[in-house]
Amino acid sequence: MALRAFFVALLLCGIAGSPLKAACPGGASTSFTVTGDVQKRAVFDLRRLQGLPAAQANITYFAAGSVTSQAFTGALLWDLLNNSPVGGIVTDPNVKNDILHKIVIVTGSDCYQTVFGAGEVDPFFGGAQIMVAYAADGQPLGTDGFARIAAPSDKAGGRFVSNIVNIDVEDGGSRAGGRPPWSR
Ligand SMILES: Nc1nc2c(c(=O)[nH]1)N[C@H]1C(S)=C(S)[C@@H](COP(=O)(O)O)O[C@H]1N2
Ligand SMILES: [Mo]
Repeated sequence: MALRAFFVALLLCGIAGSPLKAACPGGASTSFTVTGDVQKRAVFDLRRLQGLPAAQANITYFAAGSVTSQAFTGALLWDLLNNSPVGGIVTDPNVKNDILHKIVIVTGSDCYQTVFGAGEVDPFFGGAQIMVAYAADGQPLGTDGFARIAAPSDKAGGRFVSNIVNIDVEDGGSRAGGRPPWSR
């Protein structure tokens, strides 16, 4: 009987305390890490973010069915990845336009995620002014955390990841690791 209660408790713990849930508590972020295929991993807080060249954009977008207009201030995602301390995305010079293989995965404290293509934000290619914003209408972002994505040409707010806790650069190319997908 006691053994049975133990296994029931174990099962309940397994469901309630799943690792994913524990890793995604949500709430306002105060710093994020930059990881993956970058010259140097880094931790950003508000002060560090404000140290990058400032960008501004007035953005009108749909959020949960209603239109919102906000003046965002922040750093361009491209600038953040290419200035000190991160110092650039690591690419293989032997792979033609390897930058176009890279994806930038932005994760919020609730594990909400959006992926951007490096080619989309690279000024040589898409040049999208995707921003890591730290203010809206001149005010800190409050419950959206210290930093949030703002995507000027997006129609809806889905990619505006709030409460950023990580920005990760990975090789999203089908030849990641030198193996095309059809050979895996
Ligand atoms: N971390 C996180 N960011 C998020 C979301 C989320 O669930 N978690 N929802 C997205 C969606 S679907 C929209 S429409 C906007 C809503 O932004 P708002 O709450 O400022 O209107 O935030 C986006 N950013
Ligand atoms: Mo949304």
